Amino acid sequence: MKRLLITGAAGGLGSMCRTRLAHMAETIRLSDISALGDAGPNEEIVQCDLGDAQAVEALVVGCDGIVHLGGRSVEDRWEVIRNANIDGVLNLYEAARKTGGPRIVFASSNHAIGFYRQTEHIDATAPTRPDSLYGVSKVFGEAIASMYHDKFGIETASIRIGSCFPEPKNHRMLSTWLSADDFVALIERIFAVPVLGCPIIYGVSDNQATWWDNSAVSYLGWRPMDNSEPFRPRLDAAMGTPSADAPDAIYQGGGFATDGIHET
Ligand code: NAI
Ligand code: 15L
Repeated sequence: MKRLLITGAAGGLGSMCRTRLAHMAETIRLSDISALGDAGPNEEIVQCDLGDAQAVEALVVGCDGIVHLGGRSVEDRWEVIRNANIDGVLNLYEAARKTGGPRIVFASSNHAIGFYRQTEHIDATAPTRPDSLYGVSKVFGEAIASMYHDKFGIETASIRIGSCFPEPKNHRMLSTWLSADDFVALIERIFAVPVLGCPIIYGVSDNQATWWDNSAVSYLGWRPMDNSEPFRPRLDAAMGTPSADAPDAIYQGGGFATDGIHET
């Protein structure tokens, strides 16, 4: 690739990708609403709000690929979600349509299906069951990706990321954990395959107790290598196992499912 755009590059995953995806293009364009520091040797920095359509159109010009991580990453008031994750996603796809249709990785979330119970096993064909306005915004993003694929041929991989942190932070995350290595390997495969289409992928490592079936995307050749089990003893010692009636032990999306609406 000549130029890869990473949005949300000041965030947790964006900072990791800034380093770990540097090899993927001659130039990495990094964007966020927050400051990103100085540009490195093969970097370009564009600070903008995803809710600003004109700025996003300029942001996407000249990009062959996009890793879209930018946006509100947890539940919030609707106006915050709407600006970053609804208007922001539409602005990104409109910009992509007008500038040649780069391949896109969309950071969706397990909260698009967070109301499924942990006793249920689902694949990408399961109806969405968002657990929050945040989860609804991720369903919207997946729908936009589908429409821009059907109508304009723009290819997107929507990754329903579980919990991508250096370590699982609680017992639920033993099932949802995605290691940075597995995430990076997945993004590499998404840009390597000749034909991507518009798949929904569960972004989860090779954990012992998993709820999600990725067999529909075996054509990507992605084999997650990491497993959360080594973290279990430390979590047991630090917090004990959650009681059976705790949201974190019932719902795939954990506490997002019982959190209320964040009113203005
Ligand atoms: P984060 O909150 O650390 O990073 C998100 C970045 O987006 C921030 O740097 C923020 O400044 C930027 N941003 C927010 N609103 C913006 C706007 N209006 N315009 C431009 N930039 C804006 O989140 P994290 O953990 O790095 O997640 C990245 C993406 O992956 C998010 O879209 C999140 O929803 C998704 N995701 C992450 C998971 C995880 O376990 N880390 C799990 C599931 C989904
Ligand atoms: C997400 O979608 C969030 O962005 C992240 O901060 C975690 O809460 C993650 O889901 C999770 O469910 O663990």
